[in-house]
Amino acid sequence: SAWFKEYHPYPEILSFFSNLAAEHPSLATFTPSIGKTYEGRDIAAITISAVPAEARDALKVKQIWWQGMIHAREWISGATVQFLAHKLLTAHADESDPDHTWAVKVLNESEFTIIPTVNPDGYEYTWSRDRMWRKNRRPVTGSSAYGVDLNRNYPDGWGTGGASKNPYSEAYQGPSPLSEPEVKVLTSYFLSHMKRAVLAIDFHSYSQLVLRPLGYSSYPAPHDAKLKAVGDAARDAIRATSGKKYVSEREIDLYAASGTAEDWFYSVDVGKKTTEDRGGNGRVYGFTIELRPSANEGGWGGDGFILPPESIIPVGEEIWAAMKAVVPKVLDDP
Ligand code: 0X9
Ligand code: ZN
Repeated sequence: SAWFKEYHPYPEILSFFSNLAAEHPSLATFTPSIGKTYEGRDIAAITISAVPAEARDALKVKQIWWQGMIHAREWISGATVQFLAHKLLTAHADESDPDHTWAVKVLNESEFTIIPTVNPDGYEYTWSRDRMWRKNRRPVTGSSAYGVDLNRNYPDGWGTGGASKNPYSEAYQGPSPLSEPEVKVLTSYFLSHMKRAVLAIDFHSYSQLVLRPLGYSSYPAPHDAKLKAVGDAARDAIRATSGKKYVSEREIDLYAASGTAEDWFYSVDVGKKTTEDRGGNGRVYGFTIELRPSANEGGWGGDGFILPPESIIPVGEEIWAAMKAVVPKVLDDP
């Protein structure tokens, strides 16, 4: 559709999801606000399943979480979650769609929650002022700097390296874990609504990577073999679909980072602070996926964040293929 030929400002993205849910009322619920950003914008969510909402607890329906746009300039991450949500619903609705049977099966046994834009204040700022803005837009107390890196502000392993204490840094971790309203909203919502989560993916750009925990420690994730199998399946599906090479690896092998969403997803289920603390009882498969372009194509000047809109559909299709490979793997895992 024409929608995927361009990137769109935040109010249009909200309308897109609201309309999408309205077109598929038996499958989708749009929640216009799960909470507010520092500047008062609503953070939205859409939930998709073919199981009636009131039956999902009793049937122990497994849950999957996709989020985009935690980093404001990574526009393709927003377009990709739009594409995935749209594809899931249209494939389910259209019997002639090649993925119809797959969508019916998956939506009969699971529930997807999609956060279109984790960081709407930053995203809005990339449209109005600075295309290369990354962080949120909260003024930092005691300095004239703005913004915390939301992907350094999650509480798991917070402040243990690969993040900055300097408010002017692009990787500023914030004054304390969960100091940022956006991270608070997202984690509270996840803890109250995602009790049966099995998979959570944070989409970013760029470098073409499928990254698995841990990111703040070289402590081996207790589920590394399973996490690797899932990550490798995503990589292979992408290669088979578009020919693009993504690398599947551990976060820490890229570089150390603490307070990331992905590590929190992996450790969240038993509510303890770190994977070590909870004796390795991980359950949520957390991933960071870095979309196109490749690091070579993107270069070091940051041009890689400006991915032409012609790439939205090809990236959407390769990531849809990755999700088709990954989702059954996590659903089948007891
Ligand atoms: O640094 C990040 O937050 C992510 N890269 S980005 O260029 N999109 O900002 C990657 C996080 C992956 N985690 C670790 N390397 N630990
Ligand atoms: Zn990012």
